[in-house]
Amino acid sequence: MPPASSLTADQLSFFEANGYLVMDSFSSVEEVREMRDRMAELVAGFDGPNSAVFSTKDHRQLKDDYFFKSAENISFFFEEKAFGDDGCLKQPKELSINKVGHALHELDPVFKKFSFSESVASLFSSLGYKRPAVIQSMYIFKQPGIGGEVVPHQDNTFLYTEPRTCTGLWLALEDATINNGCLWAIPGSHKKGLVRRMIRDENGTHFDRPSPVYDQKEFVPLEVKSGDLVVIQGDLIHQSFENLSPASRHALSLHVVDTEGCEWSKDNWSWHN
Ligand SMILES: O=C(O)CCC(=O)C(=O)O
Repeated sequence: MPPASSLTADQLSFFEANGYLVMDSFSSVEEVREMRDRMAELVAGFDGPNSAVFSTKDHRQLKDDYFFKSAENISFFFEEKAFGDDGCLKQPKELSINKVGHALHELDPVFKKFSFSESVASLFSSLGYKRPAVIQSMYIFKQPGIGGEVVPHQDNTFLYTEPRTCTGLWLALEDATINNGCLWAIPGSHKKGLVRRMIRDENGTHFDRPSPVYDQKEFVPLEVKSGDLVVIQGDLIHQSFENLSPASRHALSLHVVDTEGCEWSKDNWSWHN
């Protein structure tokens, strides 16, 4: 019998045609609870609002450094609307953080267990990956009332390999709906190639081209239940809107590339061998 998370022929053909796939109940209630509890502990232990990075407004270099170093540690990033004009948080820190990343999968035992689980491994084996590696992990909060939008993008823009191999796994840790900022995607958009790349250089990061303007009518909402997994092909155009609702929308996002037969670009924002 194939392992629980290997894909059926129907799932594979849906993924190939649409560039995404929703897998119901990928994680158990207990697994979701464990990750949410662990993140609550990490946030409780974080004293960021008092640190130099967050109290220094528009200090580009400090912010870039914090971002680049986050590839190898567990860093905390605030929602843009978390701070008032006085520079102080408008709500408690646990309702102010946009995301935590980007090495949860390496450094935290609870997130590592999920990232290196049999179900994730067999999913990638079904997708034909030879030597899949999780390249980054993010816990995304989409906070009530202030959860920021994520503009339309392709994951290969940020995590480029030659040939392109990035696949996103987006695990809902709460129900995600149109009201609290679920993912939206343009079905089939992954077939139209990569639109642009984000390049890191000595001045920071920049895009090599402007973003196209997308027709919002082409996007479909991916409303999912807690524990469901959305698999995202690296060239799929996807986005999420602001969360103006009173309900948060926690999710864990992993990005995976194949390390066999593919080369990690030195222009990417994070450096991996
Ligand atoms: O969680 C979101 O709103 C967006 C996440 C996303 O686009 C990603 O993980 O690639």
